[in-house]
Amino acid sequence: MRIVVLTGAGISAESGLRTFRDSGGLWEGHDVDAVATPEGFERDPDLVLRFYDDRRRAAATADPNPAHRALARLERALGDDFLVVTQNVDDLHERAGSVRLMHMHGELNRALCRACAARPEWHADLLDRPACPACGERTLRPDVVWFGEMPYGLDVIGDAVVSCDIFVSIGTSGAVYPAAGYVALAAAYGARTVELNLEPSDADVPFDEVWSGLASVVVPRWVDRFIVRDTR
Ligand code: BV8
Repeated sequence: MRIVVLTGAGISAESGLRTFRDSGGLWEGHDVDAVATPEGFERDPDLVLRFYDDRRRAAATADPNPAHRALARLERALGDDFLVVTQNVDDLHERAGSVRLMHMHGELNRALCRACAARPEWHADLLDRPACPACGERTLRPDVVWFGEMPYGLDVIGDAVVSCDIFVSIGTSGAVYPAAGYVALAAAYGARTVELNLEPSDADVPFDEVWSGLASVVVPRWVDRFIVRDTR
């Protein structure tokens, strides 16, 4: 039984990290184009570096919640037949114990050197232009995928999506592509599709199974029922 789980900002909401589109969301006070595009970075690098420094600090003080921990439990039950693909750039999945994890939109705790393309793990601020550990140039940016940039791991993710038996979408509004297209791709290859979300998202194709509620409640419930019923 192969399962692929796609997570979005909603799974980290109860850990205190704001989502993008809910009221008071992340982009509030910040135009997406200003902080999450290469053009915005070229226009005002300090604004963008400060925006991500603030989010890196916020993520460092947040804790994984029962939804993150339930997915780590499911990975322990299924092993190689399980993969989490996250749109999130926080490290709450890792800190909950997830290992089989793809950050398709990059990570706050990694930097990208514009001079040598090194991607060092990074936990400090970038605003004061620290030197790249690999080449020494002061050309580090957040290693996150901005709009118009190529997401990471699309080949691995695509292979997993077309060969899974169950595709689970958790805490995402399904607004951003190519992530938002995975549920239709999974369904086209015969997977059962499940949505665990605060409220039903406007996905291109309807999910086979929808559980509405807080991720910290519905994700452990779905995982526990699945582990009991489907790994006998
Ligand atoms: C690409 C990292 C080419 C940075 C992010 C024109 C020009 C260029 C591209 C495009 C274009 N038009 C369209 C595109 C494609 C574009 C796109 O999709 N645009 C949208 C706006 C239409 N995509 C791209 O540019 C992507 N790259 O296309 O490259 C390409 C691709 C493939 C092949 C060839 C070429 C790159 C997009 C990546 C952008 N970077 N993040 C950062 O984090 O700062 S996107 C960012 O926003 C997230 O990563 C995530 O993907 C998205 C936010 O969505 P969600 O996670 O779903 O969060 P949201 O707030 O929307 O929803 C939260 C949900 O949780 C809600 O449903 C809510 O009800 C629920 N919820 C809330 N609380 C809870 C809860 N659920 C449960 N419990 C709770 N407590």
